[in-house]
Amino acid sequence: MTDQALADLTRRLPELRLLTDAGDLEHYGRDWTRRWTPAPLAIALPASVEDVQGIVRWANEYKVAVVPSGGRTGLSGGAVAAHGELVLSLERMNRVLGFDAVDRTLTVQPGIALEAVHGAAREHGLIYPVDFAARGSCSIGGNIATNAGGIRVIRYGNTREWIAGLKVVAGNGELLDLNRGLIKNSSGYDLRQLMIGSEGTLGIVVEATLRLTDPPPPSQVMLLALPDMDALMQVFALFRRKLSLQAFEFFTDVALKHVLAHGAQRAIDGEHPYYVVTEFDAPDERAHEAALAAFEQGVKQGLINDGVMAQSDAQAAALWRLREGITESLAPHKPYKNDISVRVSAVPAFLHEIQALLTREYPHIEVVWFGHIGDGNLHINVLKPVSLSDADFITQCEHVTKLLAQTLQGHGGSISAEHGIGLVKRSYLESTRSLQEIALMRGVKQVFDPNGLLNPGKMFP
Ligand code: 2HG
Ligand code: ZN
Repeated sequence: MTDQALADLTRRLPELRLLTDAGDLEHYGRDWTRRWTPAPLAIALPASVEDVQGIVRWANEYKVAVVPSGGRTGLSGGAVAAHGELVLSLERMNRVLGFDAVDRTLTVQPGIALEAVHGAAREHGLIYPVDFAARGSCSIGGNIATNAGGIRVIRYGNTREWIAGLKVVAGNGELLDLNRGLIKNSSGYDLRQLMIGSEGTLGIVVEATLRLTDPPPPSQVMLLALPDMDALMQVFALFRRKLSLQAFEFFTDVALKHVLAHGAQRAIDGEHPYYVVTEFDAPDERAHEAALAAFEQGVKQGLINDGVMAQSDAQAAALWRLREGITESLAPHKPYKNDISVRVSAVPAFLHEIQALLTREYPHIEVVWFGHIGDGNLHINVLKPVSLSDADFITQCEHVTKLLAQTLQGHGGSISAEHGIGLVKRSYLESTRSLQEIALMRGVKQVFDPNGLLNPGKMFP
């Protein structure tokens, strides 16, 4: 039956590329989470919107589940195909379709890499401001599917803010043209926003119109070493008051150890428990002096131990590498990832509770903290000890994540700040969303995807 179904698919869509080799099934069947064994039915690589529609219609006839697939850099298992699904990879649909100087929008296909979007915007003297470390490998379609955040959210917000229009193939194969680039559109439900962050469960993005903006003024990058956790939010408040921040990211000495072992260059001597990489507008001498004054005030108040200001672009990149290299440096340790958020005002109390919880639950396990602290978003990576089997490690981490989810609930936080729910966090959705909300979400899913074929098993408990 499956051979016959696939033969019918290629007969219907002669332009479609279909892969069934074991190596391809493995490559396209997983994302950056390495927990599941990939086992897709086949990989479909369409080159047109019509072919995406054709695949979805075919899937409805043959009742085959479809996993939409971008750069597969996700950390929540949202693009994993482990149960005979058809992977619908959008990598061939990776072109810029147009730029509009008046609207200041860039229209792209979903498979284009974030970095290529940055480049295309720069060619027109503008920027697409959403940015994070996976920029070279992730795709804009995946960014939209997870409402990706990253390192400039503090200034520019999440992906959601930058999507002026979306073309989406819904679960029945129909093409929806949502918002059409309008800035103002008060004509009922905003289905475009519903699609953003829906993790491929409601529709497949086949075209996106992105808003662009002016480049920021020249900036400066600073690395700070802090004496304790309490200093973190105090330095954030101080710097936010005195400077125009573009980014404010933190990591711990444990994260630093890994990133240095992975080839990054030490920038501050001595041992310090917490570090911050911050970038701020520095168009003139006055801004520069304001930064030094903020730094000195922090030192005087005992909030900052030490710091360096980048003196060149190369030095700025080296400082950023200390933060952006963390994920890659942890990968060999099979980290269990948590990506959580609370309101910024709740961060100090929350940090204390979490620290007590993690120290109690993981006395002999290395836990690495870093993230977008200015957005209330923390990445907690738990590293697998060699002595523990994969299965025992996951069991232990899931137990602790349950406790973490309870703590989060107490602070009104979220179990997924920017990575999505996918497979990894679906059993914790109820800590973040009420049962009523989840019932409504299921209702929405039913409307857009009546046969439940788009990324089934993802997001919902
Ligand atoms: C980052 O902020 C990414 O670097 C990845 O969101 C976080 O690896 C992680 O846990
Ligand atoms: Zn992040």
